[in-house]
Amino acid sequence: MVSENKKAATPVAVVMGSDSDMAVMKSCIGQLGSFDISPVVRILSAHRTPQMAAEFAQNAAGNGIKVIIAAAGMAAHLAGAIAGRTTLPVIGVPLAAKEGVGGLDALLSTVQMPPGVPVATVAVGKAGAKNAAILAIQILALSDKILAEKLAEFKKAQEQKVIEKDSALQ
Ligand code: RP5
Repeated sequence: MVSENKKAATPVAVVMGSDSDMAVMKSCIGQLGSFDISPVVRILSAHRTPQMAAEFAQNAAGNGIKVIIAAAGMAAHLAGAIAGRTTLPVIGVPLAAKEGVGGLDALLSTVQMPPGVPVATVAVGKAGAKNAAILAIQILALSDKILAEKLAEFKKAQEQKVIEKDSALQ
């Protein structure tokens, strides 16, 4: 992980509404790490630190960030609040908070953006957290040949695992 202030370092930022989100978001950070991407990681809240979240969003592109992954639970406005303040692609990860209603609250808060301000919303929880990383990598791979090759290898390995499981049943 690197500090946001060290420019040029990394093209991905992973932000989350609370440290209680880290248990799930570790799988996102780990997935990025497996592609040699060490993201900027921040805890920023649309509700508890609205000013800091706004400043982060406004400065992200200037700090070299190309994709923002934003995760939150309950009334999950973080991804949308960021998307309203940047032209960078924002991937939203809805989380099932302890005090929430199983993640449906966060899913609807994240996905139901008004026209003109998209948040690319993935599944609730760990699967979504991992997919957010892969989607970010797919976006970056459009203009990064090495990343595109790593992505092709990743998909191939994934395919191979399923083929082996199927073969074991025959
Ligand atoms: C959201 O509220 C956070 O993203 C978290 O998922 C949820 C609960 O936060 P804590 O009370 O655990 O800090 O803003």
